[in-house]
Amino acid sequence: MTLTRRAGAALRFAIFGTAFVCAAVLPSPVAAETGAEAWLRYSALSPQAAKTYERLPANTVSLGDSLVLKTAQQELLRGASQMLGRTLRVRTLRVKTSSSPENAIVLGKLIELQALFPDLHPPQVLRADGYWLKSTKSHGSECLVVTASTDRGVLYGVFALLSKIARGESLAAIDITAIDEVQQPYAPIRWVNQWDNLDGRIERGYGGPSIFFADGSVRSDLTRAGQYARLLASIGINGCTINNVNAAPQILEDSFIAQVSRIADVFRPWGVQLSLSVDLSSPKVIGSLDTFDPLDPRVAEWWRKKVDEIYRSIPDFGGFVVKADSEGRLGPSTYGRTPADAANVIARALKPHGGVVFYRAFVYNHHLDWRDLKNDRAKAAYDNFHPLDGAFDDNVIIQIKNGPIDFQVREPASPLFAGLRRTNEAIELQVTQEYTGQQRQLCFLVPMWKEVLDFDMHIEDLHIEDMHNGASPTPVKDLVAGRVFHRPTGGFVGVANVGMDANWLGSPLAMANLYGFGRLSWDPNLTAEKIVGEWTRLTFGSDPLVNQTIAAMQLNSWHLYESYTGPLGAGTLTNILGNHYDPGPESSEENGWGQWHRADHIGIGMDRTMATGTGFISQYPPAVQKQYESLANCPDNLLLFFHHVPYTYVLHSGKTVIQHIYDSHYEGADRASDFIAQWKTLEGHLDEERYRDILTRFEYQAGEAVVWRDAICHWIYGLSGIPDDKGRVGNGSRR
Ligand code: GCW
Repeated sequence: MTLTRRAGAALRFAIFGTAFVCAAVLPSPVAAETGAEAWLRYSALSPQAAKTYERLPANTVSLGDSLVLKTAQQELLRGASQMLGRTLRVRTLRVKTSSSPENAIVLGKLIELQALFPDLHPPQVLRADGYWLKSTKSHGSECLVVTASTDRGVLYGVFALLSKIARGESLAAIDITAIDEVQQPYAPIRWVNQWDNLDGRIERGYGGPSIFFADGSVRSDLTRAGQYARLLASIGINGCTINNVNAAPQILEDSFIAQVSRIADVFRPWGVQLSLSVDLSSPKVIGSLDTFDPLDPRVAEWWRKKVDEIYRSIPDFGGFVVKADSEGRLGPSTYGRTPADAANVIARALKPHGGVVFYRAFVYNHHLDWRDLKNDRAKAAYDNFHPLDGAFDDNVIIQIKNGPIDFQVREPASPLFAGLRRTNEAIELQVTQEYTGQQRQLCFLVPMWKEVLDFDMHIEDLHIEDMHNGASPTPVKDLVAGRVFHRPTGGFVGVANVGMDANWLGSPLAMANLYGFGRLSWDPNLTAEKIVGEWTRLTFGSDPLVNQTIAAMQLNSWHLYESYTGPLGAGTLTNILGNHYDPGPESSEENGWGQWHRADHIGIGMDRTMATGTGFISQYPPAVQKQYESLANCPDNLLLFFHHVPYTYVLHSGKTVIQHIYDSHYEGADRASDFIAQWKTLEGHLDEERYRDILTRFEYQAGEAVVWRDAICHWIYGLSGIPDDKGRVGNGSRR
């Protein structure tokens, strides 16, 4: 293969036949199925399936020697070795005068590649992190090119190629004479947040202690942190905030930054940027200032110096996440300042280095007067941030939870997604199943996230005056909630909370949520079916029965969990003052936390209408207001989020509210027990370790569903005095 350099120089390059073969020791195939490998098991293909890939080039060449490119090539070697039993030969590139045909998988940035393959032009502009898999022939050589505008994009391309092989995508897709595929991320921000405390515990973590911290320091052994970065990179996640948003100020102490830089070192090969959650009062608590007023020049100077110091240790540092004026945390309100004042002072310190600030919109008063029926926590994010639209610097991103309350089993999309037009936004989704079964019960959250991401906000009805003020009109695809793309910076943040448990999240099945979060961040147009299909195949292999059964169970699991824990949009009826897991509907009422369902002797639900309620609905664009304001238009599954109705109110389904609650709890408990039978059909079709482990979980879940059923049915009967039509609850109950 002889190719002419684009620069015009007469140099000629070739893949040099005598170059060294990489001597790296490749890991042996997965022994015990602990779940540690998650979706990167790379298990050996059957000889027949491996044959499908026999035309895959036998060599690999990397154009460049950056850390990330080296990682990409190592990953390629590892995948080919484990799945295909092939040791790809690593070739180096040398100047050569004559051509030397070699087939190769060529890795490198497009700009480097075009020097070798002058005719190589991608069908579209490759945005940062996007990649192009392209087969090309040159002087008799068949090459498979994995290219991108950044090294990280090349790494993502390698992971995509290996995923295709692992999922047995047909030769049509992997045919090196035919492949021509560009994949671009939908948004630049694809981050996870970990809520890890420095003592090693994780807030709302259900997968063991922190992989980053123990006993107030960064762990000495960061092997797991590196493995986590690999998992994240494999699904396109490019940033990780390592500490709890309820941040300990010590994280910014000089001695701690030196420790944290060790974590950045293990992230870096995988293109994962490290970021930190910070406490806004840090200038006072760990600095020597007597204030943390964001408008005080000494405070600005403190942040500037602190940030400069961080970048000296961590040159690719990503930025900060801020939780302020929320759940007891100090914030700019201490000095009568706004979130914009607070975000901007930090943003200006980060700006010269390219860092960003994620300022969380989760700002609310948890001492609301519950007796005042006009009070409503759901209104807080919009009330606090909508008036500041346009006041944030361009490296500030407002991080908005998917719903207006707090990761409940069902909530409408936050109206703030439509309420910020001149401000960067990121949607915050919760991978860790805080209110959705805490990984002890199955709840695949992608279908729930899709409902928000696909929800039509009808933004065209709004902000006409914004356009008159010079803001550009929004293209149609931006009208959907949670897809925050009318600004150049924005995207997705997932609260992940993996831990030291071998299987990361505490349950092998829960990893579908982390995988799904990454895939949706890359492309929110993917369907839940496609995502779960990929994940199941990668995690459990190719047996069709296993794939169909597990995918169906995952896809049904959110509605099932909802059916016995959170009826009709009332919120998860859990113990909100305790573990957020057990049934505890009474704990929501008569306190200031604002997770009210307002159940009394006559009826249930929060009246959030504009006509008679809290007026929350007015925060939505007019077309959405119409949908939710009237009982006739409001969907049953959000009825109690928006309306207070008598128990005898008849739903669109034809059932009364009370009968729906009884029925859904009984049906839910029955369906939870069906999971056991469904799982048992897989005995002998997958490894014994995971078969047994997961069976035990379904048996446990079936019991929990009965506990929930009885607790909620008993509670609602006690309040309403209306027995179940089917005689299961109330006087004369037959069960
Ligand atoms: O859902 C609530 C959790 C808190 C969490 C908070 C938040 C980290 O119960 O544990 O604090 O949300 O999102 O800040």
